[in-house]
Amino acid sequence: MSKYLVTAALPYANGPLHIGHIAGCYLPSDIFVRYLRLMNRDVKFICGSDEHGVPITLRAKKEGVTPQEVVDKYNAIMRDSFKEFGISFDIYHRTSDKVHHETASGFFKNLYDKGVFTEEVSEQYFDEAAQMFLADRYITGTCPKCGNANAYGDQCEKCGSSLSPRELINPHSQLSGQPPILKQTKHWYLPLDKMQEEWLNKWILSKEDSWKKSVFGQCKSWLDQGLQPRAVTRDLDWGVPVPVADSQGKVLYVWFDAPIGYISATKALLPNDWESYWKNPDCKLIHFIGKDNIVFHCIIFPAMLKAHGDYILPDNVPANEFLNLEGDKISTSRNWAVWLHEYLVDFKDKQDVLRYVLCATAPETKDNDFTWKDFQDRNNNELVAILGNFVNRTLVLTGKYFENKVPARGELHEADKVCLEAIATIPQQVKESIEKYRFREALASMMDLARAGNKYLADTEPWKLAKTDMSRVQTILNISLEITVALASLCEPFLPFTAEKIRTMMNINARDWSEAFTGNLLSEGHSLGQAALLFDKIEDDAINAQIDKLNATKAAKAAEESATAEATALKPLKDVTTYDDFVKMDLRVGTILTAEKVAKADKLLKLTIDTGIDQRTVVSGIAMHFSPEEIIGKQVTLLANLAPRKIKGIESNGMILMAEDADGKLVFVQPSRTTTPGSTIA
Ligand code: B3M
Ligand code: ZN
Repeated sequence: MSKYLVTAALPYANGPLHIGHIAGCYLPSDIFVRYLRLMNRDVKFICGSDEHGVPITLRAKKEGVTPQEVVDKYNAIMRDSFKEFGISFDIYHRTSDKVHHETASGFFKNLYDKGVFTEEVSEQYFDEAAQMFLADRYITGTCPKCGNANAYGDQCEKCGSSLSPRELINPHSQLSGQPPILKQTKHWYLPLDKMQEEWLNKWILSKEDSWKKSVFGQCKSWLDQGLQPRAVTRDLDWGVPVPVADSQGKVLYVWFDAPIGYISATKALLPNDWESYWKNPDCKLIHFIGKDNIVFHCIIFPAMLKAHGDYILPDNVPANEFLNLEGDKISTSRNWAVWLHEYLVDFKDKQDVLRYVLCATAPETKDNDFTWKDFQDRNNNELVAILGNFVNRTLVLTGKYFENKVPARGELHEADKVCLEAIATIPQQVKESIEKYRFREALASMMDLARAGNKYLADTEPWKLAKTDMSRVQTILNISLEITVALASLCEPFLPFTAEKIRTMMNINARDWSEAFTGNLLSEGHSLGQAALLFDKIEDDAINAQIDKLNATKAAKAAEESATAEATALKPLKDVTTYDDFVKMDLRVGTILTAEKVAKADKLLKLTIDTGIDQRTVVSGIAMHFSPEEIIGKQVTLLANLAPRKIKGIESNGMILMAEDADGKLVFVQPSRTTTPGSTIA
């Protein structure tokens, strides 16, 4: 029987987890793995944190700590949240671990020794002050497409264009603030162009029927554009050092080392047996990821594995689309997210509610939207009203009429047979949907069984029959209890905490799914445990508090944006000037002796200025900002050797200097205390 190796994308350890991560890959992979385990299949569920790459070093810089401190912090937060949320990894590893460094380094060396890589020297931006080559994210400048002054070397977040650092106008280093220079550097490339011809085209095409349309489509379009050799090393001081001579200051590109993280994690889990998964043609490798990671898992990592030679390639890569939040893209940097660790505090013991909602609205085929109102509705109208209500009524009635013991089953009516049929067929549908990675559909089928149970109770009304026909009530509750047993098992992949609760209430053990589901699992007289509510209603208060939190984020962001918009409204720096040009200007302190409006010119004031050397006339465009009376006696800075000009028929001899802010407000440039007119300024 085949084995399974299921991986979930290694999240960057540069921030906590949000619902987009969960809906995108961790919940679907967990459902799938729990299903495989229930089916008694041999599966290993692999994950860990991705602790290299520029996002980590940038975060470290922002927080003023070392990259290791950043990854230690977020690795712990993520590991705890996953655990509490019931994501059942067999191992949660980390790429800063020694096992990983050795594995990634050995992998590179293997390919290097085989002559797989090509070497190329190219010119890259270098920060002379920091003595460092600059990764794309370390360079900012003006976007050539939209003019945003804060675009990154790989992307403009304002207009969404993907860029290369050389396209930026006026580039500067995030490290020193200086414009970078171009410097030559050597890197190793994976020749994807060659591999495309040799086998990648054919291999991807063979996946047309088994992979999701969106995943296959993205791969196909990459291939159609023609693959290019891809650099697998970087000039950076954080990562796995390149293990060949003459590679000082170079590390493996994070997207080269991160997927190898799946291998290292398996090694850490099974030091003696990892190869029976990774190097076993009878093992299915399945990568759960978000859609932004498709090219790395469907093209680049398979190319690496194939070049190594003895590894299996992915069987499937069921990538999801994106989850939005209240109509807006989820964003860590904009703090537009529902953070998992916060949810776990705000909604204590309600892991399954979020699991349910994120599965029911999973972005499996298109982007989808999470709203708090929908969260509340699904809890109240589905979990409470359908699943919880059915299980609770069944247990309460059994307690009331039969002292918490399973009653005997009598002659079967049509309605009973319909239920027994549903117990047998619905699990089949759930299994089929899960095998096809259609988890929403699987969850809906599971809920159909609870719906069928509710309808059964509503139609047969055992609480009324209790007055007239107790043997009929016995049969109805016997069958309702069988439905409950089936539900306990069937909800396990999706709602593991609920499954456990129902088992305790029913006083039963977990069962595996490899045997057929039947309605004959309970023996007559079996004692049940205590009934308790599975779910409770979520009130408006709790939901409004969450919405308020998001609104506060939005308001804070808007304020910040208008502040930066103001800051960026300042005029850009002028071209460089020379000292020689500067000293040609005769700048001096003057005192305004008289001021009067100029006829037929709203903006102009005619001033007499005492320059220490003479008293002269200067015409100045400040009438909209100052009245003549308020400026008489003020000291100003005067450009005294400006060639005379005639303005409105008056000869102006010089110019007074003003400071103008982003809003266009003017103030005088003055000495900090009164000084002798004619004092020079240099
Ligand atoms: N850390 C990107 C991400 O979190 C990256 C995934 C690695 S999977 C090998 O989206
Ligand atoms: Zn732009």
